[in-house]
Amino acid sequence: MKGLEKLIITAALVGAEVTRKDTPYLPITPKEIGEAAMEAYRAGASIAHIHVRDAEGKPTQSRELYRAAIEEIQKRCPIIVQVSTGGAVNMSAEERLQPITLQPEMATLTTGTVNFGGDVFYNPFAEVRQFAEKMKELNVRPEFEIFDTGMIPAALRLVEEKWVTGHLHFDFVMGVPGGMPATAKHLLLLIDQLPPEATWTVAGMGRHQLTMAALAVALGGHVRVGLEDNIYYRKGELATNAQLVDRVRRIACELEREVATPDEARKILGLK
Ligand code: KMH
Ligand code: ZN
Repeated sequence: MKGLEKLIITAALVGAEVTRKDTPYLPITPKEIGEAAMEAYRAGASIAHIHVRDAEGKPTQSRELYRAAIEEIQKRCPIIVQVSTGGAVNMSAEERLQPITLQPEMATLTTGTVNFGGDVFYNPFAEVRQFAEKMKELNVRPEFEIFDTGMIPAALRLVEEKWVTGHLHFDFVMGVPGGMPATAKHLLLLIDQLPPEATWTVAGMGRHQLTMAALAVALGGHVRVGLEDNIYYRKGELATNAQLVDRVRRIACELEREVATPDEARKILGLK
């Protein structure tokens, strides 16, 4: 496996859909998110992808809650903070964009609309362009969230239009009901569509998280795991965020692929 760049593990700690009823391990308060980020960092994660929740545990894009969560993370560890601009389905663009104004190192940017279970995750291109424009203005590095194949050309259109410049990083979100399936064949097709210098990571949903992670490690991509996408370690056994990260670190170790520290990840991703 020598020759592949170091592996960036992203921990998607919270998300917008999973509840405490689903798993007691879900971090909800800013302090819990800070602690979960530190544990994920210790297990090998170099990026924390975060959402925040209100006092009742409901998803929100509150700037103040993001600010508090980021503070709790940064006082504990040097992990890269990537905020969500996806938020939850049915949130307005204004609401979703709030955390960007805190100028985190990274933010997600979904480049198209997709069915999302029984809901629709609505991202018309004019709005996507507006998100990219705002990220450029505030110097926040986007990670393109690719739920379906057509979202790659949409992302490349933003590059052509110069709303996104510098290093390009994609997250293939695979196995969302309504989005593209989590299969090896689909993954190869996606990789094939990227410019050669771009980097990519894979977030497999539910039981696909483990298999897609193993494929990404072997193929030279990067990996996203965490409770946002999957709450189980194995069938019937709930996981913590750190356990999911640690398992990917061990797989990488067995395949002789080194795991990147946050600073090494910053270099790979062209962050300052
Ligand atoms: N919660 C999903 C509707 C992102 O973080 O950018 C969108 C999402 C993507 O989670
Ligand atoms: Zn998310």
